[in-house]
Amino acid sequence: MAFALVRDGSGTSQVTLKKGTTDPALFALLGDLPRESVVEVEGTVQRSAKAQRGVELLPSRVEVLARAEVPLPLGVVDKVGADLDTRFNHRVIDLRKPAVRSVFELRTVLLHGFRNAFLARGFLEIETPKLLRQGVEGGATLFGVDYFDTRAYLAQSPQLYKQMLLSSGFERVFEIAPAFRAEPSDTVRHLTEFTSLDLEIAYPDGAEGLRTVLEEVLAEALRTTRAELTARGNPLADGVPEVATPFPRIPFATASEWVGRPGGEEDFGPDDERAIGERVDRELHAPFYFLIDYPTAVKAGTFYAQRQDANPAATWYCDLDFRGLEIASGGLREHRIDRLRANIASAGLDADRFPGYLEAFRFGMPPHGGFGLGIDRLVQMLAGLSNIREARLFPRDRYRLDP
Ligand code: AMO
Repeated sequence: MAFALVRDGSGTSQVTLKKGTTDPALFALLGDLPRESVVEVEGTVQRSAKAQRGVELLPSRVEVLARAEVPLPLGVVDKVGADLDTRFNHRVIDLRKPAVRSVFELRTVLLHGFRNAFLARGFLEIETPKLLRQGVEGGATLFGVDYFDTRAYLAQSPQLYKQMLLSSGFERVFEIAPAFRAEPSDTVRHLTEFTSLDLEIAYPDGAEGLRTVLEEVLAEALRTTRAELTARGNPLADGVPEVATPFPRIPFATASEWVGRPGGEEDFGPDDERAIGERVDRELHAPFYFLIDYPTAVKAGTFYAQRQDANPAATWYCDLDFRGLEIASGGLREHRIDRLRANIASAGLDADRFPGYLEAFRFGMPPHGGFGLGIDRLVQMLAGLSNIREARLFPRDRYRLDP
């Protein structure tokens, strides 16, 4: 007796060869076939208490569709783990592992969940240019590209375009698209190419109304993701939390006290974020929470962030964190052109560099606000991955451009 395990998208099945019953040529063919080869098997299915799926296939014909080379650069079914670099160097093989594949089923279902939640709320899906003349999120992380006889940059975010479309009367827009940042630091939470989920709405009911839109969309996407993954038998379903809204709101000043910097006007680093996440978990039992009212000093470069009229030292900007990791940031935008120009100048930038953006404000721009959310970080956390790179099919970082 001999067994061949055959795998497809639906799982692994057992092919059973029996001496005296099975054609001896099939013993020879399968016995000699390298692992991971692609085969077509025809035969009789019968119940089997011992086989993984309760059935086994007794083969009458086997055709080899593609023979795999030996040795495999990476094991697919072996229990021994490979280091991340080896896995990414041979990612097509790594992705054959059911546990790795399940991450991308989660990702698929999650993105559909977001899209459905946006459509149900009257949003239009937009696709904005990724080749730009100017960057906005800080010059240090811009990738330049040769663009005929001039220079262009890869978009770090759809920021300016999502805002501009509100002046076109679109009122509620979202985008799920690549964003590029020349992040030199090699961390488990940064990529050079990531997927940004952006939303922007006109006439939000203040900063609070805006935050409500994000938390409701997120909560609904998580609810449908959990249900769909459960229905599909994906083991990652249990890691998708059931979240209650509203999420806690923690003022920046309070969180600064928590991390031992009362009155501080310094952004939180990864250790601070983790400490804040642990405290929220302990005291408020919430996986998601907003850090609100960021000081103007922290957001000085973010010229589009609206300063609070009653307290110009604070903005209407916030972060959304998930168990100690920042996954989104955003807030109310400055829609009044004079103040916007002043913010651009105090960020040390020249307003003339953004003529198309400013035009949107010159001819009637509604009050508005929005968020940018990192899909890869969210998937990393939901799937319990230690490194953000595992949330992408073919990750890109400072040192990786292949495969
Ligand atoms: P920000 O720069 O905070 O805001 O980015 C928003 C979210 O995008 C994710 N993110 C990244 N993920 C992986 N690798 C990176 N290098 C990386 N950089 C950012 C994070 C982050 O919270 N335009 C504003 C958003 C807005 O105001 O609407 C922006 O881009 O999850």
